[in-house]
Amino acid sequence: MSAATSTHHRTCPFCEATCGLEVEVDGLEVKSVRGDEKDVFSHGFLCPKATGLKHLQEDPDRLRRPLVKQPDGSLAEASWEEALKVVDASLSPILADGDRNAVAVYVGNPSAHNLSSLLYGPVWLRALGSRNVYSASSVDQMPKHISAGLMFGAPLSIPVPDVDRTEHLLVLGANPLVSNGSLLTAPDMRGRLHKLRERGGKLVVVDPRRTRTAEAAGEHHFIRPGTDAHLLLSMVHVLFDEGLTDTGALDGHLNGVEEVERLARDFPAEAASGACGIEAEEIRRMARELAAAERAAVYGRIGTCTQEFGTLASWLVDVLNALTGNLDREGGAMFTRAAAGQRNSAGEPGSGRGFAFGRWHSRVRGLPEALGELPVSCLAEEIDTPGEGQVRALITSAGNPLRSTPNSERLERAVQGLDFMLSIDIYVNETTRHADVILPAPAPLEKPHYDVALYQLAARNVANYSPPALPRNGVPEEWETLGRLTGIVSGQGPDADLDALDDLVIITMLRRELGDSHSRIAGRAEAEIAAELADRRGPERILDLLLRTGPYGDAFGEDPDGLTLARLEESPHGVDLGPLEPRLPGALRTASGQVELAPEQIVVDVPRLREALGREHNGGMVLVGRRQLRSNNSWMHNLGPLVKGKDRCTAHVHPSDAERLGLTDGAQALLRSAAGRIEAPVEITDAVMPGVVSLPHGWGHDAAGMRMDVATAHAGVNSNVLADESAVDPVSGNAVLNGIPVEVGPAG
Ligand SMILES: Nc1nc2c(c(=O)[nH]1)N[C@H]1C(S)=C(S)[C@@H](COP(=O)(O)OP(=O)(O)OC[C@H]3O[C@@H](n4cnc5c(=O)[nH]c(N)nc54)[C@H](O)[C@@H]3O)O[C@H]1N2
Ligand SMILES: Nc1nc2c(c(=O)[nH]1)N[C@H]1C(S)=C(S)[C@@H](COP(=O)(O)OP(=O)(O)OC[C@H]3O[C@@H](n4cnc5c(=O)[nH]c(N)nc54)[C@H](O)[C@@H]3O)O[C@H]1N2
Ligand code: SF4
Ligand SMILES: [Mo]
Repeated sequence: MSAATSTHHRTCPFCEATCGLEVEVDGLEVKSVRGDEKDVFSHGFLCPKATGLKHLQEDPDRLRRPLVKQPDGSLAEASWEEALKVVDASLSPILADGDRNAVAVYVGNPSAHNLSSLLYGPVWLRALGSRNVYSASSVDQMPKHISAGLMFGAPLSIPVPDVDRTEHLLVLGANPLVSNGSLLTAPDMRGRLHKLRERGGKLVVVDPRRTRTAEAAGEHHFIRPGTDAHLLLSMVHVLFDEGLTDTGALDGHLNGVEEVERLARDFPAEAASGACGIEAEEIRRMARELAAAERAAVYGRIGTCTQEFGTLASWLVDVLNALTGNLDREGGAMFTRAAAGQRNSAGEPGSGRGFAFGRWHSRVRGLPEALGELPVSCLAEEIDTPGEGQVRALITSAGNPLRSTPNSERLERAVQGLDFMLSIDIYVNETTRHADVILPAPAPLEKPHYDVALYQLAARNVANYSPPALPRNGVPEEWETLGRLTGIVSGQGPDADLDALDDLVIITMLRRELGDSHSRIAGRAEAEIAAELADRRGPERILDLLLRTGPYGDAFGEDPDGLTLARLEESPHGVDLGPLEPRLPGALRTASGQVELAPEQIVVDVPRLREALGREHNGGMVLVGRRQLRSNNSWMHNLGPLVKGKDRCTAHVHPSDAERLGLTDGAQALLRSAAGRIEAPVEITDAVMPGVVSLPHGWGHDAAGMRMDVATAHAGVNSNVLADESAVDPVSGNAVLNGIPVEVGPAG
């Protein structure tokens, strides 16, 4: 080892699994990335994406300097001062016209893994004050936020399956062996599910594809896309019909049981079977086995959210958990108790203001707000529909909506009509190539990391902080860039005093904490606590406050053994805070102080589900997606080792459909939907059910003006050309990305 060699223990920021990595660095060069055997949560596990940390660090296409659009349309490097001046000169007149909503923001997925954006994003968005805030959440988990918010009182109060102790796990529309888990933070799902089966437990997978997870399961059912709610409500029917409900420790804490029973009456197994394609007797058996299991959990993910009945399916997952007595019990579906920032452990335990959404609606289509944002399916029309309130400027932050959101072609046309576009990103990609200014962000190894959001959904209570491993080389931290934007949109210009802003942020948070009579530091002296925080700034200072006032925190001296950021700094492999424990009713924040099993805003959608029971299936094809192990949505295809090998952007078609439709393996197919048409190579496989074609999302890297040479050489096609922006789950406004009607035939 040379003198300059150092070893860094870091949490991987790429997906929700939060694996601990051991990164060896020599000078500025990353020598190796391995799993950290001593990590308290992942115990050495890692996936092939982890080495992306090294390749991303070295990627010559990764942006290190701001880019500004020139009169000839090209993007040229500029200094930070110059770039921010352009941002100010472009945004300020639009805001000065008086309509804050004229500036739209789209926040992408990597922000959920980013301390800067999690903690400073809200600050800058508040300063902007626009209702046109969009994010990847509405092409993802928004239905689950809504069902959890209404049932338990807070949108992040999402029960997670206690995978390490359950005896029976029913998985719908998730493929954790490939995705590594989502709304379920648990590194090494393969190992965890293997142990589940080893201890005699059962894994049942419901998916229109025979996925890797399905292959590792004891039982797999093909399901017609978009019909999970039919299946689940008929399982509820079976439970009531056969007297199998047993709400256990939840007795006395549940509202709406009778209403759910009444709603389920119209969904006998025979009726649901016609819709979802699973035999009635199988549905009954699935319900009976779920009820009979000692400890069981139902878990649904992307396939249950990004579909026509996304909110109903998300709701019914937890209705089943509750009715079988598995909600909040060991081995069931439980609420994590996170170390920092969790809404359901702040304030008065057991009840609260509840969850409100639909507080405003989108201008053109009237879709509901949720969590302060509008559904991204509306973004194109908000830009391209003239009239008062029209969007004139767009700011994207760690997002690639031109590949990840529905009807990308319309959105692409729309963004070209904007007065101004700014992107905070690390690449010139399909989206950011349209920006007038691109501001780069540091690479993952150059920034601190703590998963404030994902640790709230972990299958075990853990905390792990990673300091930066490499210097930033002149690229500001993202919170500083967001601070600059805050200055600009609040009229102070790009040179506003960042430290003053930062001080204001922390003091505001501290005062709120001190003023909360349920806080562990209620009534303490502000100066005393501020002094303890004084050595830090930015997100680390906020994190320290959150950790210390959190459920395991030192409460600034009250519990000297409690958590602080300093203690996490001394624990490079993380701190294990124990297995999940029952948290009800204390974790509830509903107004009633009860679990709301039949929230009005969800129940109103059941008639639509009933109508769909009788829908004709006339042999048409529907499109679903699929994730791939060496991929991460749209943005890791510029890293050579992750794209090498044969073309992965293929259309999976069942042999019977291939024959019927005249498709041959390896030849191009033409896929047409209401929104658009694309061509993709056919891969014939019986891993997909008849009537379903599967194409991964996040490809199509051959757009002009991109600067991602490796990705462009493995371009693939963009499946979201086919997703119809007018098809949404009406309760949440979430996009329908699975179960899209398509016509498929040979190309040419
Ligand atoms: N058809 C279909 N569409 C889908 C899905 C699907 O299953 N099917 N899945 C949906 C889901 S679940 C999601 S989450 C979305 C994702 O949608 P997006 O978040 O819009 O897309 P990503 O591909 O994650 O793009 C991430 C962007 O962030 C940039 N980036 C990476 N790291 C950083 C960083 O540290 N800082 C900054 N500032 N930028 C960074 C990348 O260059 C890229 O531009 O896609 C959705 N779209
Ligand atoms: N390797 C890798 N890991 C990732 C990502 C990635 O792109 N690559 N993306 C990350 C992100 S942003 C997210 S949100 C998570 C998502 O995590 P998961 O939800 O586990 O991811 P998917 O693999 O998309 O699994 C969705 C499954 O739903 C199935 N499906 C489609 N329609 C239906 C339906 O109507 N009903 C049912 N029951 N199933 C259906 C699909 O066939 C697919 O197998 O993964 C994260 N992890
Ligand atoms: S599973 Fe996720 S967190 Fe773990 S190494 Fe892979 S990308 Fe990183
Ligand atoms: Mo996602």
